[in-house]
Amino acid sequence: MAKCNIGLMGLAVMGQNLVLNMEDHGFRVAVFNRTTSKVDDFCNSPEVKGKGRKIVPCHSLKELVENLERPRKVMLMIQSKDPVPAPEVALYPNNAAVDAVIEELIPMLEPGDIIIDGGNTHYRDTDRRTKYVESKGLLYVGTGVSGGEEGARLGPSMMPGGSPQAWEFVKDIFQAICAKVGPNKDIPCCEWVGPRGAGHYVKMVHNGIEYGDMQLICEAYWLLKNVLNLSNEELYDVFAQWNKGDLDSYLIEITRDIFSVRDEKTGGYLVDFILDTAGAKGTGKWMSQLALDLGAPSTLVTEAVYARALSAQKKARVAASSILSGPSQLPPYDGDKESFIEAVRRALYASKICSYAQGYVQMQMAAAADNWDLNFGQIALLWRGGCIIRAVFLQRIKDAFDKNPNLSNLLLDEYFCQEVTQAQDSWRWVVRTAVERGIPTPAISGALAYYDGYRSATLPANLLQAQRDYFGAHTYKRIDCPEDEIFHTDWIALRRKPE
Ligand code: NBP
Repeated sequence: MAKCNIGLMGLAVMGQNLVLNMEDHGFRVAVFNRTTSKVDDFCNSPEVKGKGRKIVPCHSLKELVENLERPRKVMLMIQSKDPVPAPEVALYPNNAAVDAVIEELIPMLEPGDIIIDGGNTHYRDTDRRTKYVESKGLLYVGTGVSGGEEGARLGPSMMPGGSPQAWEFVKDIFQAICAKVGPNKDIPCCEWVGPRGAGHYVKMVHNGIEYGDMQLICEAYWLLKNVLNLSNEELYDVFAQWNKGDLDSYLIEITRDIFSVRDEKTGGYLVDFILDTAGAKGTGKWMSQLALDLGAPSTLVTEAVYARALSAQKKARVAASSILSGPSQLPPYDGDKESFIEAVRRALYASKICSYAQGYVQMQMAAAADNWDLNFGQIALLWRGGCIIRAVFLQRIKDAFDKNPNLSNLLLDEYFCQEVTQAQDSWRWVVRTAVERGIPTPAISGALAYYDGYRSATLPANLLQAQRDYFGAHTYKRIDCPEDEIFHTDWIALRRKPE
């Protein structure tokens, strides 16, 4: 029997759907799962059985490996825990499942064979594993796979990194199964991202941006609901309208849909019965942590992570709500409804631009620190289809980096600069309204603060440096002296003596 083109271990929701997707595209796939009964369940399922599908059930890793053509490609779609590796620990033993499977696989493989991890792995693990697997004469790929179950089945966005020599062997499979965009639906949302952990880093930034997008949408919803008192039907219409313009995206589309879904139990709208405590799997937190490590001002993702954390403190919030007061009661908004809706749309779009600008700055800083040569325009294309943040707007980012591959901040691109400039008055009006009425909008307000900080040639950090030098002799530089000259002042000796 012909050998399989690829083997996949991990037949949970993502693995099963990827296998079916690969098979749809003509690849023979050997499958294995730790709990082997799931191999049989899957292979006997109506989707696989009796349809002449080229899916080969295996009941051990050895059998999986034996069924593969060379160079062997073994893809792992197994659980990735939520590791929080300390940056200084080179061999952090997290996500032990993947490490254990790699150890088991290595003696079964031959030079040039490829191990692929398609899980949501921390990029430092992928960095470490690439070096380790390469030291054994094998190749390693750590690929981000985005789009959830539906993406895996019909075409995910894929962000592969690892051993560059592996790309030519996995490219055909990955580019066949991934989402396609463009007028002819022939531009694959999968390209080689970079060495070692670069692919998983980009996937993490994708997830962090997703956190920001979702939080921004939630704040827009909350403003429309609390300032304008819009019903779910009206919210549906607003989001439907927004989805036809610059904000056209998967997340706006599903938000629109959510406002139309009725609760089977009560007949009311389901969204109004959902407890307001948000969960998280940790990739947003990783992005924030790594932003702090780099000194990258990725405030949007961090605000979004904190907003989820605050939402999860439901009991404390309920208790505080009867103790802490908000602003004195304002009369209901009696201005033009449509104008405020348009202002919120502009504030949302301008904030989204800041969020992506921050994500790209973080990727640029990470690329410099880790010595990756990232193609930023292409990264925007990888996210154009298949994934949760897919949006028409990403083409604008691609265009911006095509025009200027060294663009240091998206806000400086002509189109984005013009958009935020046009949105500015509305954006400030929305933030003012939120503050006046005590409506929390950490992401929209934070984005505006970032914008104002980034466009300020001077900031009050002169005073901050003076404080640091005063109490800790941390020194400072002067605006009227060369950059490399450092000063310290005996502030206590020179200060005005307290009365
Ligand atoms: P899960 O993340 O729920 O993982 C379940 C799979 O991991 C099962 O096949 C399970 O085998 C296997 N597994 C576990 Br748990 N511990 C193992 C071990 N020690 N050794 C070997 N196998 C082990 O599955 P998923 O939701 O399909 O996700 C798979 C990967 O894709 C994860 O890394 C996830 O982060 C990533 N991802 C998920 C999504 C999504 O929307 N779900 C999207 C993008 C990426 P068993 O059957 O024997 O328990």
